[in-house]
Amino acid sequence: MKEQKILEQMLKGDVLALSKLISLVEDRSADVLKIMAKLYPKTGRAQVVGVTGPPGAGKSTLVDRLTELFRKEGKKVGILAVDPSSPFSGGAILGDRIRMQRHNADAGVFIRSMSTRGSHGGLSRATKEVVHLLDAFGFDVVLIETVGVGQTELDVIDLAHTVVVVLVPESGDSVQTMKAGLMEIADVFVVNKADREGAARLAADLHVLLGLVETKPEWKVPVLLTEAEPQKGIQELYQKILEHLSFIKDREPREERRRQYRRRELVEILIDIFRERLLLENGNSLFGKLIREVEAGKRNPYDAVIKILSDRESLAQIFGK
Ligand SMILES: Nc1nc2c(ncn2[C@@H]2O[C@H](COP(=O)(O)OP(=O)(O)O)[C@@H](O)[C@H]2O)c(=O)[nH]1
Ligand SMILES: [Mg+2]
Repeated sequence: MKEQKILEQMLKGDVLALSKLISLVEDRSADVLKIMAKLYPKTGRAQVVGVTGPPGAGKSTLVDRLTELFRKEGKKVGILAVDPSSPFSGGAILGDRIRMQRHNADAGVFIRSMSTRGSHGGLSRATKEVVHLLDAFGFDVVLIETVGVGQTELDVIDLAHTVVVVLVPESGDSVQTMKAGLMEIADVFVVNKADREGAARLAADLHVLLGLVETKPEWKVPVLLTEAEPQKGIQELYQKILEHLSFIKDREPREERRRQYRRRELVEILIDIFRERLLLENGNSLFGKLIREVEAGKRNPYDAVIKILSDRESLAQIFGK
């Protein structure tokens, strides 16, 4: 089996093999299930840090700085930039590439960008699988950069041990932030571009909101001011991330959270697989016929669902392949 060979090479540290596997995952290849099933036991070692926030907030610049600090401690870093804003992602990703070029010569750093272009949703699933790949490959730290605007990005961040939400003075009032659900997911808030007007006020607003919401009773969510460009406050941010990562680790016996996460992951994989199968079904099965009837407007979708659910054979056709 070809995939088996790529898998073995990847586990031996072959970066080209890693890239090939990532492409298979991105293309939602039918082999993904088998590949992931083999790799899963090798995962769970990497520390996963999510960096999210509006476009232009300075996420890539911060990720670049943090990478440098992790590298100084000899940690291998895998970076995944998820950019769902399709029309502009080409440019943004190119910009990120150029900015991070200095890490390119460093074998301890791997950078990969993913965008939604060409994919039928499933970006969140694919992204998580790529994180698993990077983890299994042996990166000590995986940094995920996402644009914090939609549900996909929030889903992706589900996987991170530590979530850094980056805001800038011009990113609008913080009440909006709360609406976007960022308040709940942030373990660390960063007000970047602190050189700009309004940074201190935004930080103060966030403090107030955090006091009101208090989403994480055991962890006091810090609000840090940074200037990623002239490099101010980066060391403090790095320390806070390390602090939170070890805080999470100390809470390891929180078995309940992990159980829930594992269950969610299972459900998500199943739903994703079924969705793909359902959308692509084109055969001559009873199920395929029903789909075409619905497509043609000859049968309503509720009626079709009732028929499918009450018919063992068509269920087997969907679930049993
Ligand atoms: N003035 C100022 N500009 C910054 C700072 N951090 C990043 N930038 C600039 O903001 C722009 C967007 O940064 P980038 O990291 O690509 O943002 P991203 O879209 O969130 O990844 C770039 O031109 C950076 O050089 C900062 O602290 N102050
Ligand atoms: Mg970026």
